[in-house]
Amino acid sequence: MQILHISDTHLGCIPFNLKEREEDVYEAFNEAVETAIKDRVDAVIHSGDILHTPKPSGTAINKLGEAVKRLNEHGIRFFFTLGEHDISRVRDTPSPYLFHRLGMATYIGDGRPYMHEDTLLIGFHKYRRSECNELVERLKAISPPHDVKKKVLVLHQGLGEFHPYAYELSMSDLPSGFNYYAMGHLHDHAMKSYGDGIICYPGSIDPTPNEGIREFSKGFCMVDLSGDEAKVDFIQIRSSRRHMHYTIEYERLDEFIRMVRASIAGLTKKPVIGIRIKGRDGVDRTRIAGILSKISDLCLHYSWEVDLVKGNGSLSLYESRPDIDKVLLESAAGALEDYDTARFAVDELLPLLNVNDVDGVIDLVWRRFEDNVKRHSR
Ligand SMILES: [Mn+2]
Repeated sequence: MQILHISDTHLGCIPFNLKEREEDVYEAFNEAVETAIKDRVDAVIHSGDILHTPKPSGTAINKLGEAVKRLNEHGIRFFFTLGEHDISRVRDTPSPYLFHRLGMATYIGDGRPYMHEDTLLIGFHKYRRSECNELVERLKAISPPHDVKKKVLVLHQGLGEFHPYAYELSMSDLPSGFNYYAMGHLHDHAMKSYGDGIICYPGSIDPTPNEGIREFSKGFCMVDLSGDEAKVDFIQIRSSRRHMHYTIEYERLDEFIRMVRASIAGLTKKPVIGIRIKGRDGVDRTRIAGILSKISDLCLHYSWEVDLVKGNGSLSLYESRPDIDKVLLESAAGALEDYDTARFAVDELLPLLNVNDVDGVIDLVWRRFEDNVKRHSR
C-alpha cells in the first residue's frame, strides 16, 4: 500500500492579497496530485484544512473538484478529514463533503473504520480545545481488529510534543497499534516514531499568511506501508515560490540591493522577501523605504521592519523576539482576568474574526453562553 499524505492545503488562501500567491497554492496542490498519479499511489489521504475558509471561493472549490476528478480517473481514492478552516461554526455542511456525497471521495472524519485494500483507515475531524475530552474518550475506545495488517489513524490536531503552544493533545492520547498517524494542523513538516508506528505532519503545501516570511521547505509525504514498518519520504514542492529573509545593518543597505540581485538570479518565480534592519536610534525610515523600493521589481512582494539596537550595542527587540501567540494570550488573560476566557478569545474567536466570519463568531459566542447556562443549572 502506497499512500500520498497531504495536509493543510488551504485552497483559496490569498497571501498578501496577491493573485500570484493564490495561484502558487493551486500549483502546489496540483503538483502533489500529479505526483500521486505518476507514482501510482493507492490512495491520497488529506488530513484537513483542505480549504482556507468554510465559505470558499468558486475557484477554490473548482480546483479541489478538478483534483478529485483527476485522481478518480486514475483509480486513486481521495480520503479526507476536516480541519477548523473547513468547518463552519454555523451549522452548515462543510464544502469538501460535496465530493463524498457525489461518491468521488471518502470522508473519514467520523471515527468509523474504513477498509481500503489491506489497510484500515480511522479518522476524526478537528475537535476544538473545548471538545477534546470527547475526542480523547473516542480515541481510547478504538480497538482495531488484530487480523488487519496495516492501520492508519487520521487526525487534525496539534500534539504538545510537536509544538509548545498550538496543541490540544499529547502523544500519549493516541491509541497505540497504528502503523502511521496521518496528522494535520501544524504547518511545519515533522515526524516522530510512536510505538511501532510513525506520527507525521506533512505541514502546509505553501506558506499561509500567519507563517510569516522565512525560508521554508514545503511538501507532502509518500508513505510506503508494504513492509513491516511504515517508510516515509518527504517530497518537496518544486514549484514553490522562494521566501527569503534577510537581517542587515542599516549602514549596509546599499550593498543589500546588490546581494538580492545576485541571489535571485535563476529563479523562475519572483521571490517574497522579508527584511529585518538592525539600526540605532535615529534611523531614517524614509531613506530605508527609498533604498528598498529598488528591489520592488526584483520580487513579488517585500516587507521590512526595523530593530533598534541599544546604546551598548545589544539588540533590544531582535534578540528577545516574543512569541506573539503567547503575548496575545497573556494580555487577553490579564484584561479578562480569566485564562479560560482568554483562550476562547485568542484560539477560537480571533481566527474567525481574521476572516470576517461574523456569523461564525455569533454562533460560537451563543454556543458558549448555552454551555455555561447548562453547566450552572446542573
Ligand atoms: Mn492549517
